[in-house]
Formats: sequence, structure tokens, C-alpha cells
Amino acid sequence: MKIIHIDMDAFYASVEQRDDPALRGKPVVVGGDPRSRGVVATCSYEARRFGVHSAMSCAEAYRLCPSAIFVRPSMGRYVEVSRQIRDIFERVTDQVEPLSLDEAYLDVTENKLAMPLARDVAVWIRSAILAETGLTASAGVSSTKLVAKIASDIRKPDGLTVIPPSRAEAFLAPLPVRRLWGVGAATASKLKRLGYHTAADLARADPRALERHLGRFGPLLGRLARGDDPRRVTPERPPKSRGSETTLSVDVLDRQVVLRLIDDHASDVAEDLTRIRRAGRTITLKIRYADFETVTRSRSLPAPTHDARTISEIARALLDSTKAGERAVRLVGVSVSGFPDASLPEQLVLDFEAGQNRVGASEEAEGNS
Ligand code: DCP
Ligand code: MG
Repeated sequence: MKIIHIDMDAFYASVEQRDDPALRGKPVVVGGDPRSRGVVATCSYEARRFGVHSAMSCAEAYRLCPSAIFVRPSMGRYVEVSRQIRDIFERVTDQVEPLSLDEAYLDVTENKLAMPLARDVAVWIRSAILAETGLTASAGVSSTKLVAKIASDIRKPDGLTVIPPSRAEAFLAPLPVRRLWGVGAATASKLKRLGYHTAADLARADPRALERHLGRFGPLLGRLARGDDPRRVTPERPPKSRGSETTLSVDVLDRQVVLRLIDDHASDVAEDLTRIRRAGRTITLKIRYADFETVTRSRSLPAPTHDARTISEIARALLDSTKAGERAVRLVGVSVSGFPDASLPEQLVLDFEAGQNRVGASEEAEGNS
């Protein structure tokens, strides 16, 4: 397989610098107000030299770099660029898996450019992005998702890194375990306690020992560390379901916390369904225990729903058929599937419009009284 991971450089900040020449070559922080409790979304490479980075408070960013120019995000322009790069990817292959607005995997084993070398495809994509958006992207090329993604990061900004399959394991070897897919802060500190610091430590570990410590994820992690990543690039398809989930930063035993997360996810899903004008009959609760064992529990309704209360009531009831509360939980997800047949979309649209009109009408009545 030939996989390319593309990631735009300092994405929001680069768009801001492109659109305002006064910001070019300067430390730019995109995020909230430095005097309030805003957080840094991203910053230009000029600001990174001062130690500013994503997710730190804007107050901290200001302390590190008082000369920085603070800019509010304008999502509309970022979404527009995201569509442009998506369009470029689709001229290369239909095997495109976007990870966020500025990042995607492409499987270019077969490609519409008929280029045999993935490196050449990556060169083509980077220059098309620059020509059409005026922005730079970094690319990683390899035979697996894991290596391609890490590779795209090492010569940022405006970098291209190719790791042939024969070099994948050696490339990963010195990296801290945290860089491997699926290893969050909690797993990383557990691995550290067990004496596994780098990918090389995991690569040479006995898979049975890893299974003892991490459950089913253990042996997979050993494979990943050897550069053997079974994950395929999975392109987006018309939605068959809608879901929302969180991986917790600490494993949770408290059932009340899980119930609250279920409510949050139910409202997210309901909001999402309303936006895409869909409703589904099947509600699924997904729970991943601390050892990575994952269970799903589903129930189907007589009629499709997009109602937050209904979704959360059913998902809460489904929690009773899991071991949450007895076993620690690291991921909670709620999804809705079983959308009515796409050959009957009109009825659904009518149902939604009826619902929305009702809301609109009552708001208007209140406004007039
Ligand atoms: N983003 C955000 N909050 C975060 C991280 C990122 O809002 N905690 C937004 C802003 C980024 C965009 O997502 O511009 C893309 O995220 P990346 O992690 O790819 O970061 P950048 O593209 O900004 O920088 P890099 O050059 O490191 O990819
Ligand atoms: Mg980026």
C-alpha cells in the first residue's frame, strides 16, 4: 500500500497571514482574547519559537510572546480552504479519509494521476495546494497510516518525508510510546511504569506480556511499534449513522460520570441529526473498558428519532446491560443509525420542516406579545 498523510502548516494562522499582509513574518496567535480565558487554537511558526502552542491559554501565550498579534478565528475561511484541498485530493484518488479540516490520509496505491511513485504524487499535491490556496502543506509518505502521519510532522513546515517500508521499524524505534496510535496520556504513563519508553521497547516485547497489561490492544500496539499497521484508509461514505464519543483522560469507575457523558453525547448527536436532517431508529451505546475491551449495546425504536431526550433515555437504559460502574471505563459513545431508506427522503424532510416551523412559529409569537 502507498499512503500519503497531508497536513496543512499552522493552518488557521497561515490563512490569516495569507489574507492580511501585515501579519506575514510575525508571531500570530489565533484564539481568544489574551485578557480573558481564551485558548490558543494555533499560532504561526514565528510564535512557536517563543514556546507558544495550541491549547495553551492566551494569557500564557501573551506572557511568552508579548509582541504576538492575537487574531480571532474565522471558521468560514478555514472551511473554504478545507473544501479546496479536499477537491485537490479527489483529483488524485477517491480513497480520501479526512481527519480534520486540515488533514487527511490518501491511499494512492492506484491513483488518477497514474503516477507509480507515491513521492511524485505527494509533490504534485503539495504544489497544487500552494498554487490554488497560496498555503503550504507537509506530507508524509509510507506504506502505513501510522508512519505516514508521523512522517508528515518531522519536516514541518513545508516538508516532505518519505519512509520506505524497509525503514519503517527503524524510523519508529526511537520515538516515545505516546506517538503511537491509541496511546493517550493514561496508557503512556502505564507503559512507562512497566518500563516501555520507546516504540523499540514495545517492538521487542512479548505480545503475551503486552496483552496481560493492556488487554487486546497490547498485541496490536506491539505490531504498530514494528511498523505493521493493519488500518486501511477508509473514505467517507454517505452517512449511515451519526455518533459522538469521548476518550477519557483518566479511566472512570463512577457511573454518574458515565451517565452525564451519555446525556452530553445524546444532545450532540441530536443536534447533528437535526443539522443533516436525518433521524434513525437504532440507538447504540458504546463503552470501552480500561483494558480496551469494547462493547456495544443497541435498541431499535418503532419510529426514527432525532430527539435528545429519547436518545439519552435509551442510551442510559442500555448502560444497565454493561459492566460500567464495576469496571473502569475509558470511552463512552452514543450513536444513532437505521436511517429510513434514502429512496424515501421527502417524508423525512417534511417531518423536519414541520418540526422546525413549529419552533419558529412559537418564537415569533413570543416576540410579538
Ligand atoms: N486546532 C484547534 N485547537 C487545537 C488544535 C488545533 O483549534 N488544540 C485547529 C487550529 C489548527 C488546526 O486545527 O490550525 C489544525 O491543527 P494542527 O494540529 O494540524 O495544527 P496546525 O495546522 O495549526 O499546525 P501544524 O503546522 O503543526 O500542523
Ligand atoms: Mg496542521
